[in-house]
Amino acid sequence: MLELGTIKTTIRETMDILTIPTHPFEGQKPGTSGLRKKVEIFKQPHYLENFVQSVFDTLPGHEGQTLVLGGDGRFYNREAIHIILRMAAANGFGRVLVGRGGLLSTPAASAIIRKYQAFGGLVLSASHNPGGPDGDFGIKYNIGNGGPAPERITEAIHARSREITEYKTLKFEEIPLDVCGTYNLMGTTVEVIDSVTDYAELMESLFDFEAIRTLLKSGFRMRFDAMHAITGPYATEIIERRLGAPTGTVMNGTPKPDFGGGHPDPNLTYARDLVKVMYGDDAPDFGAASDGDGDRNMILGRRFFVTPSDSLAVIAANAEHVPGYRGRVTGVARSMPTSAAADRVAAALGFESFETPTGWKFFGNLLDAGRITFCGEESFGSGSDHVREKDGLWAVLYWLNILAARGESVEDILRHHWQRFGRDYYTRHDYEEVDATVAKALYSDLKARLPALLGQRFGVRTVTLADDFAYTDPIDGSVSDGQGLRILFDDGARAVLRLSGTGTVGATLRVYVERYEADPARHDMNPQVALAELIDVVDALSQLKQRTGRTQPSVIT
Ligand code: G16
Repeated sequence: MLELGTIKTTIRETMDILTIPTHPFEGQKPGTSGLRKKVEIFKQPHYLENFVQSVFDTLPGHEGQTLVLGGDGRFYNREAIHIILRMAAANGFGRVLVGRGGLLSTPAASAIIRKYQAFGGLVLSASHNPGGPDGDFGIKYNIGNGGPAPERITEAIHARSREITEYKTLKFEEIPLDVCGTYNLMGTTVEVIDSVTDYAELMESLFDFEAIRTLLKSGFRMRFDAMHAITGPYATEIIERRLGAPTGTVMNGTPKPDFGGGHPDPNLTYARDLVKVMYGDDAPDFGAASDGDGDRNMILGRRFFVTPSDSLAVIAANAEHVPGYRGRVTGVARSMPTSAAADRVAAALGFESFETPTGWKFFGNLLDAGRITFCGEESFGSGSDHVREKDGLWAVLYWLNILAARGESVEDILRHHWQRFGRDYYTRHDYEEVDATVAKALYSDLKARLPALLGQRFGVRTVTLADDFAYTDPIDGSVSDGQGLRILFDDGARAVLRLSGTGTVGATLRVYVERYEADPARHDMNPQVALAELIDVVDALSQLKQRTGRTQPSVIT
C-alpha cells in the first residue's frame, strides 16, 4: 500500500494542481446503476476521489469539454459536489454545469447533458435507497447521449479503480452553489444553473398542457408525492405553477438530505402518505409519486394501483393522445423481468418490441438508433426518447395527458386496456438484506438445476425454456450474460429469479412471476392469488424460504 499524504504540485495557469497518492479500494464496481454504498464508506478519505479519477482516466478526450454535475440532495451531496468540482478542474474539463445547490434530478441531468451537448455527467444518487448519515450514497457516470454509461465503460472504470495510484485535485475555496452564475475555477468555467426551467420547457414541448389545465380546472383532483426528495421543485413548478393545480397538490415537496427519514421508493409499501390519501375516504382521482432522484414513478387511481409493467403498456397504447408522440412510435423495450404487457401492445399496433437486461443503460443504443420510442421496467421506471434516463415526472404528465384526452378514470383506462390486449397478472417479491453467501449459493444451485427442468410439469404447466438470460445488443452486438434465471411455461406464464444490483447490505433476491389472462371475466383477481401457484413453484425449486430463513418477502410489488 502506498503512503498517503505526500503531495506533488504542478502548475496549471495560476493555481496548484495537487497530485495525491492513493491506493485502490476493493469493490468499486458499478452495479445496475452506478456505485452505491453506505455513506460511511464514501466518506473514507480518498474513496470518492478514487472513483471519480477512475472515471476521468477512462474518458479520453475530456480535456476542455463540458461536464454536467448534480445529485439528488441526499446527505453528503454538497461535500461530494465540491470534491468533484475541484477534481474536474484539475483534470482539465473546460466547463462544468452544476445544478443550483448541487441538485439535479436524474432525468434533468440527462436532459441537460443533451441540451448543452456535454461530454458527459456525474450524477450523485443512490436513487430510492434511504439517505442520511447512516443511509446510502451513490455516483454514476452518464455519457454524451445523456444515458448511463454502458457496460464496457463501467467495466473499464472498475478496472482502473483497481490499479489507481494517484488522483488530481486543487486547492480552492468553495464556490457559492446556491446562486446561479458563472464562476472561474482556476481556468475551468463553472456555471451554476437552474435546471427546473429547462426541464419544464422540455415537458411543455411533449404534452398537451392546455388539455391538462382544463382537466385540472374541471374538478379532477390529484396528489403528487415527492417523498421529500428531488422532484419537489420540478413538480411544484410544473403541476402547480404551470398547470394550475391547487397549492398542496404536491406533497412532501421540499427535498431533505435524509428524505424526512423515509425510504424514497414510490411503491405501495413506502409511499405511505400518498397511499393513505388514495385509499382513504374521498380519495382524489389520480395519485403519483416519484423517488429519491426523480426517475421512478408510481401511478395510482382512486383505490387502484397500476403496475409499472401495465403503465408502460398503457403509455405505448395511447401515444396518439400525446402531441410529442403522435404518429411516430417506432418500438418499445422492456427489461427482461418486466411483464409482456407492452409486447402485446407492440404486436397489436405493429411496432417493434425488445427485451433487454435490467438496467436503463441497455435502452440507450435502441433509443439512439431510433428503434424504440418508449421503454420501461417493472422497477417503477418508464421513459421515452426525450432523454436517456427513466423519468418519473414525465410518466405522471403522460398519464395526465391520457386522462385529459380520454376523460375516463385510471381504473377504466386499465380495464379497457385489459379487455383489448388481455391482462398480464404480475408480482415481484423481494427478499432484502439476505446473507450474501446464502443468496449466491441458492442462485447458483437453481441455475445448475435449470437444464433438467425443460419439459417438466408443474401443476397445469410445462416448462418450455429455462435459462440464465443473455442479451445481444441489436445495435452494437455486445453480449451481456448472467442477467437472471428464467423459467418459461407453455401457457406463457413465467418465473424469474435475480440478484439485485442496487442493494448495499447483504444481497437482495428478487422473484418475479407473471401469467397471461385473456378472458375479461377473469380480470378481477387479486394478483397474489392469481400467481400463488407460480410463487410456490419458485419456492419449491429454490427452497428460498427454507434457505434464507424468511417466511415472507420484505416487499411485495
Ligand atoms: C436502477 C436501474 C434500473 C433497475 C433498478 C433495479 O434503478 O436504473 O434499471 O431496474 O435499479 O435494479 P436491481 O433489480 O438490480 O436492484 P434506480 O431507480 O435504482 O436507479
